[in-house]
Amino acid sequence: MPRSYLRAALALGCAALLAGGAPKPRPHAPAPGAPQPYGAVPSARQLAWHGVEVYGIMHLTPTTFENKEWGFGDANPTTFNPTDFNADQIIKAAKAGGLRGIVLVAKHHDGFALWPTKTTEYNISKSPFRGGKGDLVREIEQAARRNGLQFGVYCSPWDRNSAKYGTGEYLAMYQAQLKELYGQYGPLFMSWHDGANGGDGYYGGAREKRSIDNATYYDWDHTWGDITRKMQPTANIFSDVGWDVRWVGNEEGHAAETSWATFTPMPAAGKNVAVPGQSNYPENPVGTRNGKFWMPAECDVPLRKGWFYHPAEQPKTPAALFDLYLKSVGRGAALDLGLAPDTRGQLHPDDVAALQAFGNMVQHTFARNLARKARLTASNTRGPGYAASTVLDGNGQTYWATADAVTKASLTLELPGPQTFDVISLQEYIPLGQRIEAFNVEAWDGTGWKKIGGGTSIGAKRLLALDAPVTASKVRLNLTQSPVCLTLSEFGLYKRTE
Ligand code: FUL
Ligand code: CA
Repeated sequence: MPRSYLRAALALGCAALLAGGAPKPRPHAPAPGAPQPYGAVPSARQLAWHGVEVYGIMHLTPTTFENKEWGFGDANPTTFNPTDFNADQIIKAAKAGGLRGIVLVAKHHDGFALWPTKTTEYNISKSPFRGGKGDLVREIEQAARRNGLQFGVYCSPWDRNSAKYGTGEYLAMYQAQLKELYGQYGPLFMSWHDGANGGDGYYGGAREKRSIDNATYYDWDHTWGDITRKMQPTANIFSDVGWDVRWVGNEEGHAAETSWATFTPMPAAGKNVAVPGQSNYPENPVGTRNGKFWMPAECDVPLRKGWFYHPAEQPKTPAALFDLYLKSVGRGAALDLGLAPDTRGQLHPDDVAALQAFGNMVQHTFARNLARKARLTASNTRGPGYAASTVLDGNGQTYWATADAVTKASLTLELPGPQTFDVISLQEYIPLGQRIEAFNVEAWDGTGWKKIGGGTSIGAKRLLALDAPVTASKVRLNLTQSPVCLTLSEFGLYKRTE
């Protein structure tokens, strides 16, 4: 955010604006005759992020070799010694799991840099990896791109190794690290920032507790507003309070059943400003209806119990992962699955198998839209270009819309014959904002309409998992509440398949 903008925000006493970052550019000018956008709308960068849906976050540092979750920052660099590191093995397993991107933890809280940085001696060149000539960030980046996955980085602001942590010199070092990562590894889809900041650590041998004020110490206004935005305009900034993507408020992988993509970050009690690591999170899982910013949720959850590999832990089952998919992607958010390579530097065969089976479930379930050949009748249509049939064309860019004054509508689908389904999928045309506030779905049981599901938010995608499969040849969608006219880009009926 430019300084002048920051001053204006402060002058207005607008804490949330400060936390939320720059106003989001409108992705496209509305097409002639299109509905007016409603409320906060996604930027082009956020629209691209919505398309990723499922990605991974990978932790492999000296902490893996110590069998810990948070390294203290005192591990000898020689501790980092994967016996058989294989970036392709990890990325191919991720791809089989349906992951479309990978965020690499390039530096975790222990401070060890996985690339040969000029900013600190505590880096991979001092380890035995590739004879001190290795660059793990490069290897993962290239494997990701080779296999068609997007690439992002996580560089922990908290650094338990650096003697400088807590001083201005450390901030300069941290910003220089970001600049190296932003400048050397091609376009990033995410720049990920955790909120764990300050506490005890090694700090160059001081072995003490250091506290910083998150509200000011990292100068996010400059760090993100100038450095990240300028060097990596495609990178979605993730933190517990945004700017582009918000934390969902838990590390269990699910959003609330009603989940809005708009959000107004909430300052912590007694504070004026919502800043990373120092905020109030009750609304993170739900979002804020009519919130100031388009700031959808990311649901991060490790594939195993911990973020780092521990031999005693097991990966989640494919069914559990599919359930999380329904509760994250299916609630307009994204699923960010933690991948923890073992001390070989590869994913354990159990993790590979779990990812493959999960990927198959998603792929097989959504391979065939059982509503695709339905005959459609809409209670209202805006006019040419906004026909109801656009909800079945498999194209997120085309959408059914109602006339400006029409804020309730129904869509009846006559299927070519009885179909059995247990997942219903709905998508709004989000470039025009999140509009729909209530909907339900009914099935014709031969004598009357019977409600089979419903909810209060749709957004980028809403998946309704039915308790039991329903067989019907007529289905009706009722959009029952919205402040403005309606848009729907896709509708689908699916049968869960392994
Ligand atoms: C958190 C960190 O404290 C964890 O160690 C892990 O890296 C997770 C993804 O983010 O904020
Ligand atoms: Ca469509």
